[in-house]
Amino acid sequence: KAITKDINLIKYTKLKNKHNRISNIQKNKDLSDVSPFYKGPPEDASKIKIGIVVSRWNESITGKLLEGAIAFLREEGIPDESIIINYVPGSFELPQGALLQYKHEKPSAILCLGCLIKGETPHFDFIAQACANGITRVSLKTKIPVAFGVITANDENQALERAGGKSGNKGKEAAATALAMLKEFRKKY
Ligand code: RBF
Repeated sequence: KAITKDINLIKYTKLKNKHNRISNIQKNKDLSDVSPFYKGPPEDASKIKIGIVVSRWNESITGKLLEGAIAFLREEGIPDESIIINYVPGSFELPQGALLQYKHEKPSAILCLGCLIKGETPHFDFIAQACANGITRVSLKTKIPVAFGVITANDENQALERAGGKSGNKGKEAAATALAMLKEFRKKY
């Protein structure tokens, strides 16, 4: 199983109910930190395959993005075996990682998760630009939803706030965005 292989990053107990769905307890779901445009998963959520490409730079933060994304996908009815995870060294490699994952796994949508922390050199800006442009290009080339779950922060505290802290979890947001796009456009592209 793709996920359990990488369980060192993810400390989750699997949801117990039959189809990994918690539609019956959705009342308790916290959607306050996802887009207000999120209107629930597509009807065929159990048939959707989600690819996740995670950058290993600042892994303590990207691990939290990954956890947030997976927890949300599980809540929304995506089976564990339909979540494919690939790792890339840094955020600069996210676009190519996404393109290769698309080629080999043919997911319905891809989440790109990374964390760029501003240093003393302009390096940050170059990587951030290349990463954002590259991810856009992958989405246009593949015509599947490719979500930008990349934190760009001035320091580690700011990054932590966006990885499950007081400013939400960008991994969860990326997952919600991908599902929203699939709900709107799946089977139409
Ligand atoms: N990758 C990240 O994902 N986040 C970073 O904050 C980050 N900072 C970097 C700073 C420097 C000075 C360098 C050389 C690379 C950095 N990278 C970072 C890695 C980058 O995304 C990429 O993996 C490498 O540039 C190799 O292509």
